[in-house]
Amino acid sequence: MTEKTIRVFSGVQPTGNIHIGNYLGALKQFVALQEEGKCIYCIVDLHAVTLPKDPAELRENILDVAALYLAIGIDPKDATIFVQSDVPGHAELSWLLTCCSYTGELSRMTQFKDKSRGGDSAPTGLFTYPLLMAADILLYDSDVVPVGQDQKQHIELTRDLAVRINNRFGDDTFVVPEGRFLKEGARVMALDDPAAKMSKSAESEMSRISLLDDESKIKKAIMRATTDSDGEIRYDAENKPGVSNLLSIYSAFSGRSTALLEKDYAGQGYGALKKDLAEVVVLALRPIRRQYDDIRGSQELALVLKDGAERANGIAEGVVQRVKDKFGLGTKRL
Ligand code: AQP
Repeated sequence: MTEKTIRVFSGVQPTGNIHIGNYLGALKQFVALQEEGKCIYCIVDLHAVTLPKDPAELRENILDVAALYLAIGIDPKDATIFVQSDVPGHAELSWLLTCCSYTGELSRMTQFKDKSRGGDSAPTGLFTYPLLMAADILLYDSDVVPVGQDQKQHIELTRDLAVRINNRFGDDTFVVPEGRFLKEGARVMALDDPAAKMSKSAESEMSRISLLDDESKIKKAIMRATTDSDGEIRYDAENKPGVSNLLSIYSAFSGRSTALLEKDYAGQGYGALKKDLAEVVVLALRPIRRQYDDIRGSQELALVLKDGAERANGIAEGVVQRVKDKFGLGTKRL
């Protein structure tokens, strides 16, 4: 076996309703990248409290994500799986990055602009969220970060910060990471509104397919998905966003290109496409759901997270000390 030299890092917020957008944009890559690199997968609970959360629900959501990580095929013997707040280095490094960032660059983050809706009373955590994300990545000397398209700007900021700090203190301060985005699935749109991205927090259950949805809900959401009135099955994201979204989801789950799917369905109606897509999604999610049901209540989960936190802390403490030394902080070197 060839030695894995790249380090892969990514995370998911434990905010419930993990959906096929999260899966196709990020989680599917998490599994595949185990072949390529040493993987560190985090449940980013500190990000989840950017907006108020019910504590009991948050705890359950953390375990849900951990169980999903295992259910989709992440191997805890190989990959490190842990909860962000179990590793103090994330918050510590985040502060150092805060001190090297500018309010202007944070104000330009589209996710902040969308979520704050331009108001003065947006939570400060929403504003500084990208710095915590940058800390998550830089804390593990990560080379590759598999994420959905919506995180592209945050990855760019992370790279800018790493380069800026390296210019000041030397290239051995941070590894400059790269985002990894899939061709199909990097931006899955809401089923009921293909102008918006599929999201955990959208009010309508019909906007998304959650990985743990039952089969009748999956079918219902797909059969009701917004399309258009011209009746032609053709990929054209600009003019036919609803049909293109369905083709893109179909392609990501089946491995058939959207061009081949167009040929397969030439002359057929949207009903046929939706019916087959529902079947493809149900079949793809069924084993994940079964695995999840076996794992979620097991003792194994807590052990995986404990072991993961120890392994993650082992790396993070070294990196934080290295960066603190560069800044001239603390007394360890006296
Ligand atoms: N619609 C999407 N298509 C493709 N990838 C997506 N991701 C999120 N939505 C889509 C990717 O999933 C990973 C984990 O996301 P997160 O837990 O950090 O949360 P998020 O991006 O804030 O996800 P949501 O679902 O959109 O939540 P809310 O509604 O709270 O804003 C990331 O890699 C992300 O790119």
